Amino acid sequence: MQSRRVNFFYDQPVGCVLARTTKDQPLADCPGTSGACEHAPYNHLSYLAPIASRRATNQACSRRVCRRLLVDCSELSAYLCGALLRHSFYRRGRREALRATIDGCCLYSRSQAMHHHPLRPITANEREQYDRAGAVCLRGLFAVEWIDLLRGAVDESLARPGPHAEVYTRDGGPGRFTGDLDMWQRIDGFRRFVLESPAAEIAGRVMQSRKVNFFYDQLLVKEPGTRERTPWHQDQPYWAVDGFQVATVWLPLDPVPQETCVEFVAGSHRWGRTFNPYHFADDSPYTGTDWETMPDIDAGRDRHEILTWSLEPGDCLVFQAMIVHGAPGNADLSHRRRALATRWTGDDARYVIRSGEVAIPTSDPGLKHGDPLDCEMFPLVWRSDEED
Ligand SMILES: O=C(O)CCC(=O)C(=O)O
Repeated sequence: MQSRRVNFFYDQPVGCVLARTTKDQPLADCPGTSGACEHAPYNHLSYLAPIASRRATNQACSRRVCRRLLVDCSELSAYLCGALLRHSFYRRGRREALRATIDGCCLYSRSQAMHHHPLRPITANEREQYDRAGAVCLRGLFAVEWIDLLRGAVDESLARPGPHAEVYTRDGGPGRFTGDLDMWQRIDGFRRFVLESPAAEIAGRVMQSRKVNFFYDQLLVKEPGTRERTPWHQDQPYWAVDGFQVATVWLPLDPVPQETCVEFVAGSHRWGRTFNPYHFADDSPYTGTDWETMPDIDAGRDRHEILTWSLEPGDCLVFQAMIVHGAPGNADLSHRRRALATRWTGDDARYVIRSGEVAIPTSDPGLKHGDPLDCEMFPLVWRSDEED
């Protein structure tokens, strides 16, 4: 245009989408589609765009059925459908999630936007598994937008590591195991994830807490070929916090086969034992504490039930802070294993001033021994809206 300035005017989706409703959703439920769709066998909805009128699009997409579309065509069409719905959702300020299923395999629809709630409810079975075993794998709770945002944030954090970043790989070893802390305090993508993503709600619902405070975030990256294990440990002894409602949401940003996934000793969160932490970098024990030494879990593997899973981006693990866990290296030579661990506390959590070394928090939050964790450093992020 050869203009010296450019103003945004408006955008409009253009596309042709073939989609179908779920079988249990009668089209009659979707009056917004009248005129833009027609009935077909198996309750298929041939929803033919181009959508010439933006008003018609918005009406159609605001309907319950349209938000629950299962896309029944090519990825391209799904993308277009996503663009279409995203357009509508943004315009209406809605954050509802929509998940596209294509030819039986799940894709994360481009239409999720940055959803605040998990993509599906946490089930009673999942809560029960967490309570009994101390760890649970939750499938398909985050849309790809959150994963993409975090991948970008990880790049930023690896390019500019924070003051607590560490490299755990021994000199000259293959691969690279790095960790960083408190990225939310300096990198926007992490901050957004902490304050706006479904992670807090997931933690709250799994812990069955009425409120959730954010405690801190930790990045754990194992590049291809990394040999270093994450040693067996419990989390809570590293932290200045007490309580049963303390949990991690561990979110992989790459597909994680079972061979590289975190492993858990089922039920160990209820052993009533506290094991002394040690530094990951050189295995030296924390000083000034009076806790017992971690037993050799690998030597006694056959005496324990070890839990582990293979995960896809969008899945997460939630585990209680006293569960004994560790992780293998990343022997895979072509895939990274990037994971974000966010730590969350619930109703019964209290700040404690411990004797001896403590890793977290990394600076003084201004709380007294026994205080609830409500403060600027540990913001209250989620509250249950259920009645007592
Ligand atoms: O990601 C890993 O290797 C270990 C994770 C872990 O130990 C933790 O998040 O507490």
